[in-house]
Amino acid sequence: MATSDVLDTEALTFYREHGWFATGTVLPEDLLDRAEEVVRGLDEDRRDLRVPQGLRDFLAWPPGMPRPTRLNQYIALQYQAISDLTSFPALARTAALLTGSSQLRIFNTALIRKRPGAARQYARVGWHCDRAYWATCSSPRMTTAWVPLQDTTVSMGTLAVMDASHAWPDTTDVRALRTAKTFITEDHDLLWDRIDALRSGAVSVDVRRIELRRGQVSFHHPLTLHGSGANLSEVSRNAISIHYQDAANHYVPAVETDGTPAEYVHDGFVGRLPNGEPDYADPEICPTVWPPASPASA
Ligand SMILES: O=C(O)CCC(=O)C(=O)O
Repeated sequence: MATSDVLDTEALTFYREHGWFATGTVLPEDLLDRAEEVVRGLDEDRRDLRVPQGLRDFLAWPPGMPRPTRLNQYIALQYQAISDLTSFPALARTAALLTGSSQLRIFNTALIRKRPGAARQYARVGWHCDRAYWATCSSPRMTTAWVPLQDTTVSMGTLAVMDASHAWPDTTDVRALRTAKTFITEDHDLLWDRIDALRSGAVSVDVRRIELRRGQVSFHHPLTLHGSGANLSEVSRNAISIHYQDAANHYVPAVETDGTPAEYVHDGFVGRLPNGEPDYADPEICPTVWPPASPASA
């Protein structure tokens, strides 16, 4: 077997078992440099791509926002450098491998910027599963790539995953955690207590904080609980999350746990299918990234 096949098999086995996977260095410096330049200029509110009409209001991002953690969604639709990064074939190739998909589209891309500051509210990202936000998605085979723009250590609040939590049994308590939208939460202690209590049901609660060098990327399964701590360093911790959907993914009507209709952020501005439902294959909002447009770049 060729070395690349062995590496692929190891990656897939690890992802299936643990619900996450960290790559070696896969991103070139220049792509990261250009992305960092965008982030440095973000407060100037200047975008170099033509932002789709429906996104405009949603994207308003007033400078001076006091929160230490800032989430800027659909970032790849606004800046060419970020689009180049999020459509980089080596990332999509790995996502395709891990999800067993022959075709992948972007579902969303988000910049998560954590300024230094431990004490303030919103300094941390709460434990959550991405699937909680994807109730209207038909596919269980989506995945997220987490792309830090700089070396990212534990003290900077790197991504933490709950090892193998994607494979936890589907009990009432586990399902409640999996469906809770707790990326932003007021009470991290309470959330932790709910997770910790699962130990009495023989669930293994095993936190892994994934330190990554610049150019490395981690992937996590939609049912893997993850979150991140405060940034205790002196520099900003900037990372881009790329949420991938496989070709079969489509809108399905769903309800939230409180009985209200579920809705994804872009349901209001993606194109419509003939039956009037949101089109998750809208090429403008959800472009295809695998296979790459130019096979030579794969
Ligand atoms: O950047 C973070 O701390 C959180 C990222 C996250 O929740 C995700 O990539 O799904």
